[in-house]
Amino acid sequence: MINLGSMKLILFTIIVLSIMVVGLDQASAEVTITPALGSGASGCETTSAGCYHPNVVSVAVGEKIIMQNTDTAAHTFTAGTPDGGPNGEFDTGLLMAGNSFEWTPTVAGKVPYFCMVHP
Ligand SMILES: [Cu+2]
Repeated sequence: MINLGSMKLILFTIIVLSIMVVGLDQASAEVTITPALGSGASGCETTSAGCYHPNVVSVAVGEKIIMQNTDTAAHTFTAGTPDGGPNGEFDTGLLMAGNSFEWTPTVAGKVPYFCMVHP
């Protein structure tokens, strides 16, 4: 039986590859993550797409990740898990509709994240 906490741990993860990207493509490499529309209400956690799109992102160390709130409700993108709380890796704070936050990982690893308002 998978509880909701571990489900989110699986679904919402940023994977930072150990490959250091240097060269011509480095400057333009970036990925944007958005919350599912309407994810202020429950339901997205039961869909295959999940509550953040895309729900798993792989980037290289040094590549920029843009967390953009395209939903109408305020959300956070907070590294950590609903059960364990924030881990300090990154935290957008309360991101109002239309706002965005940038984070560039400096070390390789897997970073689960969640919304503090709608865990
Ligand atoms: Cu939220």
